[in-house]
Amino acid sequence: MHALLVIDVQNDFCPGGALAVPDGDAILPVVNHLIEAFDHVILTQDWHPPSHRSFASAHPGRAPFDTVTMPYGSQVLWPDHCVQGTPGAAFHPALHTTKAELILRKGFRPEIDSYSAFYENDQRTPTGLAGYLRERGIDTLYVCGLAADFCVKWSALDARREGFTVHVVEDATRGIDQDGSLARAWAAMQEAGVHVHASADVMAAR
Ligand code: VGL
Ligand code: ZN
Repeated sequence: MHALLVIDVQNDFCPGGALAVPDGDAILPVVNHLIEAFDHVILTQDWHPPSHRSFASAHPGRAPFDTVTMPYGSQVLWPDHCVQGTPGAAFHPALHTTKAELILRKGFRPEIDSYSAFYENDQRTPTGLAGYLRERGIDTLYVCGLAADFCVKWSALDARREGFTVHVVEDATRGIDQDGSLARAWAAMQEAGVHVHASADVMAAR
């Protein structure tokens, strides 16, 4: 059984937001079209408490996009974004959320970031999504959303690690592209056996 996994289509990742992905809102018509075409839709929401450790503002002397070492490894520091309950954390108003069967929130532990929908950035703390999908008999994921080189990438890689068949819809995602991170993300996904398609091909096959 197939499901569409829509990663973090939230105001803060769209133009005008705190951590805007260039052209991030351009994916909305494509994502909405995909949502219509899938029987099962899961949305994720980046959902940080104020002063989250992934925020540069929680590290005196550091600036957004610096990299620091956290107990669980290397971590990029971000502008404050997707703070729980704020307008920036809300889904983009154009996103068709009604059909979602699950809205999974992540990044809510104050001390640890969670790019992936499956594991937090320690690569060990599960969100529960793998179990949810298995219990429901879902074995194949189509992944889209924001950002291609962070939360989409890590969700796709972890889904592979958990044994799912994974497709990423190329024109339904956009990247932050920090120091070449976008090219590295596509290479890492390819390497892990993630299939990459244009939405037109995905739609034609459904
Ligand atoms: C994301 C950076 C920080 C993402 C979330 O959704 O890709 N990126 N938090
Ligand atoms: Zn975040």
